[in-house]
Amino acid sequence: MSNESILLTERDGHVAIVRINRPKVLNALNLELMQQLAELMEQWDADDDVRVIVLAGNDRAFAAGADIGDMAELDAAAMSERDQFAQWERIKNVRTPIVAAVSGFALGGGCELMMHCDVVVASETARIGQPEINIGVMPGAGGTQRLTRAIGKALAMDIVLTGRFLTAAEAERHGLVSRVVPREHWYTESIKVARRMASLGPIALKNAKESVLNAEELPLTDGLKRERRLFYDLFDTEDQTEGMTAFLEKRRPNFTGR
Ligand code: CO8
Repeated sequence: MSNESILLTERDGHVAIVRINRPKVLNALNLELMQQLAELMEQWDADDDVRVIVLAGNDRAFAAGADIGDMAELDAAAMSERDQFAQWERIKNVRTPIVAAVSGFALGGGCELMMHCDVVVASETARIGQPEINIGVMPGAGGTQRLTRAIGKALAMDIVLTGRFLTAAEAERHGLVSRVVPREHWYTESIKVARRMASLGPIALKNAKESVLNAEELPLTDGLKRERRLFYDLFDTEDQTEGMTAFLEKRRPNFTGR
């Protein structure tokens, strides 16, 4: 891809990496970008060679929200007609685990996109929030729901109703990000986490992701039933035999995704 692309892609073994590339507007998410991102993620999700996806921004911003210039003139009917949330739904349906590599701003749609990812590696510089209230609206891509499930009502209300940003340390303390790393290492540490995951069984990774996400949607009894099904299913895979045999033989497993 050329440097003009709004998404930069790279492969690192079984890890597929996409970097948002609209630095002049702090990686604001416009419709075209979200369409391309959904398309790319679906392609990778269907590619057995891709075991983990990394979604990153740059030092200054993961993404500072939906592109305000893209929406400023629209009324409710035009917003609804545009159906931009269809792209977000496509990303939500990706079964391959996604690592978010977050440095700088993850705001509004940027925070919502981060919450569509599974493991969030954040630089100590990360500033995370839902500041839509400052521009006369509210979160619309899952912010009020996923944030509340992640950090609880009191803090979610504070973030959504005042528009204040959380520091990386606060976000980690409240369970919104998985790990905080030194500012100079946010990208390399994210890739390391992804490589580690990509060395594991890809079917087990997908089933485990699905099961954890079920905890956000299902009552406990139903979530436990689904967990048991996903767990049993893994005993029909070669990777289960390989993983357990390798353990018993005291060698490293070689997972093939079958
Ligand atoms: N959209 C468009 N342009 C943006 C955005 C954005 N979200 N954020 C920053 N920019 C642009 C600025 O306009 C500026 O452009 P220019 O250089 O041409 O003036 C450039 O990026 C740099 O920004 P600043 O000069 O403002 O940089 P600062 O360091 O002073 O401030 C901030 C950084 C605090 C991040 C500030 O830019 C800011 O407040 N940005 C807006 C954050 C925001 O309100 N985000 C929420 C947007 S609404 C939203 O996400 C709704 C989601 C709904 C679902 C998604 C549907 C697609």
